[in-house]
Amino acid sequence: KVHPLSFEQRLSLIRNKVGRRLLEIMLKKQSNLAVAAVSFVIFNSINLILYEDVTTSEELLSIANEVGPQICILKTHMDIIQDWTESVSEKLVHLAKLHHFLIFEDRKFADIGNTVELQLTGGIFHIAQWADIVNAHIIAGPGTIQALSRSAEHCGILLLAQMSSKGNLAVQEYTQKALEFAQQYEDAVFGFISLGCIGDPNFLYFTPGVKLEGGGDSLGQQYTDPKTVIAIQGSDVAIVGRGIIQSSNRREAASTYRKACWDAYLQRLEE
Ligand code: S5P
Repeated sequence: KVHPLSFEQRLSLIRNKVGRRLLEIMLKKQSNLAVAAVSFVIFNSINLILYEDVTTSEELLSIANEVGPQICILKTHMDIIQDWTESVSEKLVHLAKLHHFLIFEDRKFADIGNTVELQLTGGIFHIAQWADIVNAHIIAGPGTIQALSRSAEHCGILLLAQMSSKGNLAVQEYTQKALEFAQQYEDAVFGFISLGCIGDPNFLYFTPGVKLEGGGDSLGQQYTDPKTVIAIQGSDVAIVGRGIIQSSNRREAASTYRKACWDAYLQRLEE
């Protein structure tokens, strides 16, 4: 199912303008690396938190600054930040402009359209004001996508077609359904969270669960290395969280991952 087209060739196939802007950034920075600003929590034997990371806005912003030059996307989880204010999103947008990356809020919208519209625009987060990219599950039907595209016209949408975690239900017919939904809303949807290419070069494929060493975590995450994900499975952008976040030198780790991911893309073109 892996197609032979280059990112330059895909530029004319992507209907959504955020998708095209992303491709331009990727080509300019030679980066198909997205960093996930994820938290990890370590509990002790009586379930008290011993250690946690990336749950303050200061930490989130410093990660954005450290890895910014290497990435095409910073993927956020705004609802794990304990001291979120509007100024955090303003500072994030500033860093995104400075380092030329897009902001992807990984909210995974999954409700009926009316609720999703409120979650996207309201609350204390006002996601639609600062996110370039948002994502959605297809479980509730196309109303979710309609709500997102209607109330955030400048946001590009990714659908979850497959997941990286053990035992997840996004397989076979479900994955095909995600592809059909995307084809129906091609002006708004420009890609998928998936394990690789699921067949249509008019969309971009974003794969989480990426780590150079492979392996997994204690809660079902399953890691694949960048080369397998991009060169063999045909994904376009690798999403790396703890592989970079937990490194003692995030700048260096981001640079190593950027190169590994871009080399894997070049290798795919040669085959
Ligand atoms: O199937 C999925 C979809 C997503 S968006 N599996 C995932 O792991 N993710 C997200 O990717 C997850 O929420 C986290 O932000 C990131 C993976 O982080 P890591 O630390 O495991 O690399």
